[in-house]
Amino acid sequence: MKHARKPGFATRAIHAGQEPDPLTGAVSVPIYPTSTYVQQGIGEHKGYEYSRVTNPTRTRLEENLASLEGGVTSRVFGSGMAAINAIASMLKAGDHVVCGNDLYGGTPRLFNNVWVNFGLEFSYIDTTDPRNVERAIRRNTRLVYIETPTNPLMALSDIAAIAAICHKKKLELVVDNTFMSPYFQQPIALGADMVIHSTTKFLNGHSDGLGGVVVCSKPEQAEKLAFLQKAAGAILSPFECWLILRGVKTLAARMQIHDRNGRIVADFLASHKRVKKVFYPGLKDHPQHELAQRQMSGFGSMITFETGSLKNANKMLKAVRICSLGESLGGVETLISHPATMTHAALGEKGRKEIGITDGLVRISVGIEDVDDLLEDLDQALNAI
Ligand code: P1T
Repeated sequence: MKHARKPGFATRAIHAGQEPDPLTGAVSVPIYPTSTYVQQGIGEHKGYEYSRVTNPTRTRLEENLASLEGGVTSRVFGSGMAAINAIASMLKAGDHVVCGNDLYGGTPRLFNNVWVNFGLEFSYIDTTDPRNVERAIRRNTRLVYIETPTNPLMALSDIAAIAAICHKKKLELVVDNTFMSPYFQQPIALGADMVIHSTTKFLNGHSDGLGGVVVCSKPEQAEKLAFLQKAAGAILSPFECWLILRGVKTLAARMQIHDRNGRIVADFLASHKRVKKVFYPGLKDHPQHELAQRQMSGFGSMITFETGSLKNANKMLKAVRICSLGESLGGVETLISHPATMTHAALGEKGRKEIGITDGLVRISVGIEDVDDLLEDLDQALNAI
């Protein structure tokens, strides 16, 4: 982009890495469905040798996402879990990771059932108080890994305060920014060392493809991750890369509507007689509402609420008509889910109880439909309880 000053977020979402195709002028980044590239002679090529290593569509997406998160570059993977797996692969046996205790259920499943077998150690703590992070750091700690807001309890951690602790102890901070997207929260600007996303969610935004990204603040991280892409191969296909490039073009516009609808739905739920409690950082009674205002530029559209019991949750979830019952989030359509039996089933009953995920908890990813239709649907579904 030829600009004297750094272009704004919405402009970068549409243009960063998405320059018109040099061959044809096509405004949409071409999909390069190729496994290999013809070379002119031994070691003579146009920068591309084999698509596990690099692919032009993927390069464009990696540039785009790095620009949105304020990183130096990024590396994309076949799913959010593959991106998190790549982070763990950067460590070695004997290393210790301090993790938030409320994470997407797949993350502790990966750490506890795969990586502990290779000698990595993990502690799970309440990172809403940064002092707990300081206390949990050991001699062999290499990384602090948090989600903020958390999935599904919507708890916030202070990124800048935790980053300061990490840097004092020469550790890296990794933030899963999936729930906010870079539109509402940019952890690298707050001091985080790497940011991960399940691009499956708000970045893609249309519930039509999986993907994951690690955004790096230092070239050495990107080099290590590029090596992992080449060595382990969990890369994202050119078509999937293109879907995200296409989705990201409307990220700013979508997030504004998600946020507007999210606030309205949260207020509605908070005043509904069948709802016992609402977890949403935009509500004044959220324990980290003040931090949310400081650290994020919006509250987003992820809301969790308590219906009282498994039976109540099931009655409600069976009754929805516009909201779709299913795992995942961040799509244009409103998705509603039951953490205890879906995203957090792998934690087991004891694990869920420890952090407060009850059987009556319902999570909603508010979409960009007409909000009155959503309120009407939620009202009739809640009244089925
Ligand atoms: O599904 P995948 O693209 O592999 O991403 C994993 C992942 C990582 N981080 C967060 C915060 C997530 O929420 C997820 C996936 N989450 C769901 C499928 C869900 O319904 O919560």
